[in-house]
Amino acid sequence: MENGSAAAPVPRVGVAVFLLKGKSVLLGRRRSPGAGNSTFALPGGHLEFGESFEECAAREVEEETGLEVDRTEFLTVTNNVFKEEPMPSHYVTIFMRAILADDDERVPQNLEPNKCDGWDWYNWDNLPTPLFWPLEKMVISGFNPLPSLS
Ligand code: 8DG
Ligand code: MG
Ligand code: MG
Repeated sequence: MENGSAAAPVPRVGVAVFLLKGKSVLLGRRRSPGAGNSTFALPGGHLEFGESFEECAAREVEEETGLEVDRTEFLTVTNNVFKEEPMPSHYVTIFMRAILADDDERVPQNLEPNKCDGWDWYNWDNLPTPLFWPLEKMVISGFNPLPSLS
């Protein structure tokens, strides 16, 4: 109803990327007026109209870190209700995995310093704290984004 009041909030789709380099994953400390301020999170963002999960993953990683991804694949999806945050929100978050496109020695750039303190590689067995809560939940449940040895 167009009555001048704010629209009812709706769930949105987030895409987050486990960018892997060996046994390490790229994380950055969030700067956010909304969910997860000051916690370590994956690169990622909002799925745009018409985008595939793979396209969104590649775009967000490029926008946020300057890195180019390859072998992007879907891992899992979780439902995340951020009720207690300063700006309550609800995300269905698609988790993808990818590796660096070419030169493995390329360094991530902090291209959105208003949203992130900086990117670094962390060994999956030695993750920083505090993790962004959706990620923390996955770690606690035993989720592992590394490819299984075959
Ligand atoms: P955009 O304007 O670039 O599209 O958005 P953004 O500013 O980059 O969005 P974001 O907050 O980084 O990501 C969108 C949502 O995805 C986030 O608010 C909640 C959800 N999300 C998770 N886990 C993670 C995660 O580990 N990293 C990121 N970046 N988002 C995540 O549930
Ligand atoms: Mg973004
Ligand atoms: Mg983001």
